[in-house]
Amino acid sequence: MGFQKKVLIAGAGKSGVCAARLLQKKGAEIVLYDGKKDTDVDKLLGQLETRDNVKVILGELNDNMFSDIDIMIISPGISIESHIAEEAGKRDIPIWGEVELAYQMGAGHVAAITGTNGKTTTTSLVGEIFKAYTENSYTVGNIGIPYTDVAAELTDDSYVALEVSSFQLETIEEFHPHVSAVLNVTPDHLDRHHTMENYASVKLDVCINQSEEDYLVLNYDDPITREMAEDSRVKAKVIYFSRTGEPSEGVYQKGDAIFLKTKGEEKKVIDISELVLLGAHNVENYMAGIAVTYYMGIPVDVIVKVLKTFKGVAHRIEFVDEIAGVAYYNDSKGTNPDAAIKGIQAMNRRTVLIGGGYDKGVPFDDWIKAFDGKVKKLVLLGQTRDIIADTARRNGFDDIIFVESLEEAVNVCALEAEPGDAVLLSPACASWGMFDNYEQRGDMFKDYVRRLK
Ligand code: UMA
Repeated sequence: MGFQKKVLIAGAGKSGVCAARLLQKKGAEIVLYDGKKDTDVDKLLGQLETRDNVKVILGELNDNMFSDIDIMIISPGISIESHIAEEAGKRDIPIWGEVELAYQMGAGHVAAITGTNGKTTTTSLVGEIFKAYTENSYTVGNIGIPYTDVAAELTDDSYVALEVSSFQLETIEEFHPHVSAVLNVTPDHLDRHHTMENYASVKLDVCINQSEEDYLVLNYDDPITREMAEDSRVKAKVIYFSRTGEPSEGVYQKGDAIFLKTKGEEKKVIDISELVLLGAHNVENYMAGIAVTYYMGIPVDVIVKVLKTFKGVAHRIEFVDEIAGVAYYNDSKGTNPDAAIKGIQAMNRRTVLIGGGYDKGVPFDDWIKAFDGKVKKLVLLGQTRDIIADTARRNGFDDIIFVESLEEAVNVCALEAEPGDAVLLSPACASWGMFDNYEQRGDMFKDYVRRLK
């Protein structure tokens, strides 16, 4: 499909650049705008398909610019209430995002996963299952690879595992996944969506173009997603997953195993002990992944094979190795207390915990309270170590060791941990100041652990 239009792309990050490349392949004329004045234009142009028929605008955008624009593609980081979106709206210029653009230019069988937490892990699991089924599969979207980056390669036989954020759902028109999933809805991004009602509502828009032949996977245990089934926008068949209930059709935990029930017939899928990722929230991610892929038509034996080996996403409660009977986990993505609470909750054994880092001025009490008798030593480093130590003592926890570096932390943990214990890096703090980002912190942790061998 050609696209001989003049397109304004707002935002020149990953999403904007990939949209520009896709549109250039289709013959569009591009105006690429970014609010960041000091963007390196030469580097930016170097990322495009061609330097022809493209104009870069940085900083302020003159409103006259809109006069001959046919369509605007907005990056998820730019609000649909921003000046640029309002100006486009005034002139009835359609506003699409990455998801709508890639969907219209792409092809294939699409599974779309949204929700507040767990969407990257679930999308990654769904993507792995697709990959085990066919080489013609893609894992894209909010997960970090723009959907537009692969849209031109997609064929009718492609399988697409798509992570969709609420921002990306604000600009869909015809986007129509065969299976969609809303995993859960808890407060997030309220600066953009203003109320929980708006936020939950935009998440459910993932199903807005689905019909009776499609499926909407919802979490039965989350009151907000459970009630979504009653919404008038829902035409798709609702499939629940649940840890506490037994839906008439869907995926659920019963005892220590996960079951699938379709057309009244119950089938055991897998024992939870066979799964690598720990924690109740991961059982939910597994169940959602099973439901999504089963209703996408993937055979159960293919699903089960991947379930047994899926190791999750790097830096999220990621199993690193077992050394001298001690299991090491990297949860460098635990960059705030809430995320780190999930990390410690996922441990099913006594744990030596590494915490501390950059100070974002957040309280640590809830994190310490979540230790729940599981943490035998807390090894602290970084700017926050004193604040965390004070908070821990105030909450009755005093088994604390101060270290100067991550390497020292790993060595101390190896001495403190006994066979059967876990060592967990889940710092509850950002990495800045000591590391470039959480990925670097996690990679270094894994290196130090491997050196223990
Ligand atoms: N910009 C402006 N004006 C603004 C805001 C931003 O010009 O008002 C410019 C910035 O200068 C920058 C560009 O827009 O150059 C950034 O665009 P972006 O923030 O949309 O980020 P991208 O790099 O394009 O990445 C986006 C998603 N980012 C956001 O939603 C904030 C990535 O999700 C996603 O992986 C990628 O597209 C591909 O789809 C990240 C994210 O944080 C992981 N998502 C949020 C989340 O998971 O909670 C929603």
